Amino acid sequence: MISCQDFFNILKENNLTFFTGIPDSTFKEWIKFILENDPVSLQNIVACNECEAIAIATGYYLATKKFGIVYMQNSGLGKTVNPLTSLCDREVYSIPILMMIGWRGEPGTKDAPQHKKMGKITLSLLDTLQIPYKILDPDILSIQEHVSEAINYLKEKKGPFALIIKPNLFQKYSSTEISENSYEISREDAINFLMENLTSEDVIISSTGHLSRELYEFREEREKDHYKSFYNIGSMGCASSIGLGIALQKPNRKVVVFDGDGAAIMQFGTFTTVGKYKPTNFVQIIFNNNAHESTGGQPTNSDSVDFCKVALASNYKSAYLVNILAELSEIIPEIKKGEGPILIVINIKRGIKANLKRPHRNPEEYKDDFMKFLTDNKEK
Ligand SMILES: Cc1ncc(C[n+]2csc(CCOP(=O)(O)OP(=O)(O)O)c2C)c(N)n1
Repeated sequence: MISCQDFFNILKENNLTFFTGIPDSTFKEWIKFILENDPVSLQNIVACNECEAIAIATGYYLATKKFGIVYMQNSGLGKTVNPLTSLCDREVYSIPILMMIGWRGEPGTKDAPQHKKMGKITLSLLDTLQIPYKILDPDILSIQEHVSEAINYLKEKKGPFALIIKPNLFQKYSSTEISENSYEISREDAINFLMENLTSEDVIISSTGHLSRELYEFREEREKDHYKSFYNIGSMGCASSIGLGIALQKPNRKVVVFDGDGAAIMQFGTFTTVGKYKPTNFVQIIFNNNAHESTGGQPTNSDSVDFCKVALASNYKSAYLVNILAELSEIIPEIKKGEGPILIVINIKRGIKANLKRPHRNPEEYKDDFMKFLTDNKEK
């Protein structure tokens, strides 16, 4: 393992002090370092998605002639294909950017199903994009060499270059812990309350990360009625669009989306699609902890957005902000009435249950059961 400070020293010697991206648990220690040292010895911009991060680093280069670093999990690499090929590519504007890509699902390692395909194709995708890369080993001398090779490439060829980060490259960085928020409700309590008050006919589409795992655990410990959930374990930000697609085809079925604040921000445009097509049976609940908790609790930008105003301005029927469970209980009749689209933002404190379970069957089996429930159940 290497220390975050040693890694930063190498970057700094090469004038690399600008960072933007979306966090990954693969390098959560490194992100702690960045957050703690921003804005004193470096600058970090929390992006809404990886595509945007590439564009921000492009703007940084245009304005300063300096190279920005874009960090991401390899799941975000797919999102960057468009700006990499149509903005940064050497056949277009030739924009030098250093990418740090967390390698989930590396062949031969154990990882969750949503990481398998991207894990397999990460290096070949970079080859296809004609982006040179180096896999970083925990050896400071070799990292020094790789970074100088990258810098030479950025200077001479003026295109993107990638550093591939495997889990456990970075030593623990003991920072002052990432700041808590001041909210009262735990996600577990909010989920328990909602589940006890939604009707048994409602389906739930849950977002990537801990949220799906907590919902899974709720069902697993009680009725094992997983067939009423679609656990959107990958494809971060897409839960509300999946819900919209279902809600429009099944107008008599209440579709409830359990969303994260980071996920909702990642695909912010979906508010406009939901508002345009206005399914009355659509309820979106954002569990807002102002953080990407699933990858280590790094901040999202949700502290500076009013989701309720966004939803109302996008043509949702109603929107509610909840800070205590009593407020949530007042909204339940509204959810039941079914005059959507409705947005509910529940401000939740950080923290997760210990040893949270993960869906253990093949995702396709859950999907088949879910589709069967949607089709068979009382013509809904
Ligand atoms: C495109 C993409 N980028 C990054 C990730 C890694 N990732 C998984 S969960 C997560 C955080 C989700 O944050 P939020 O929606 O706020 O939910 P929370 O983790 O706080 O429950 C991230 C960044 C991913 N799965 N997909």
